[in-house]
Amino acid sequence: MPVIAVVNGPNLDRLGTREPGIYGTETLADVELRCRDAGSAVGLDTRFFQSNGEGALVDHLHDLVGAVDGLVINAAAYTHTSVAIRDALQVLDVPFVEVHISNVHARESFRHTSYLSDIAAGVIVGCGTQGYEFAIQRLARLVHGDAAKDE
Ligand code: CA2
Repeated sequence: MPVIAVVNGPNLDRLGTREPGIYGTETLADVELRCRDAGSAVGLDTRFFQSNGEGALVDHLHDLVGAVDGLVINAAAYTHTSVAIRDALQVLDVPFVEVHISNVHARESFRHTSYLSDIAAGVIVGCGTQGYEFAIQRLARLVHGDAAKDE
């Protein structure tokens, strides 16, 4: 079965503990469980990683080279700053979908810039934690070679 990774960046380990109006009430463990179910429903095995460190995220993306067929990433604040994560995604060289729980375009202007979007296979913002499920469904199409159905 093809394998995908779901990678989350800084502070997302605190999901469900505060700011429910922006990020919802689910914990990261809840989201991961839902991703696992969404993955098995579309024939994907799912791995998870979260870190608050930019270097740890880069190292993990390197570890995934040759081990995964696709990726869902919410790089959180590093989305708006990190050339290093962008470069690591290019090294990894598998289709990835960028997810943001909140609608970053309706928030501060510094959140409107992404270092990842132009090299992403897709971008999902403002759909809450359901965005991860949408991303997995899209990756399934890409990984199974069925994306042409949507074009
Ligand atoms: O909307 C998203 O998913 C973000 O990637 C979340 C990041 C933010 O920096 C991005 O601009 C948009 C922040 C994650 C913070 O997570 C928290 C979780 C619980 C409580 C407070 C923050």
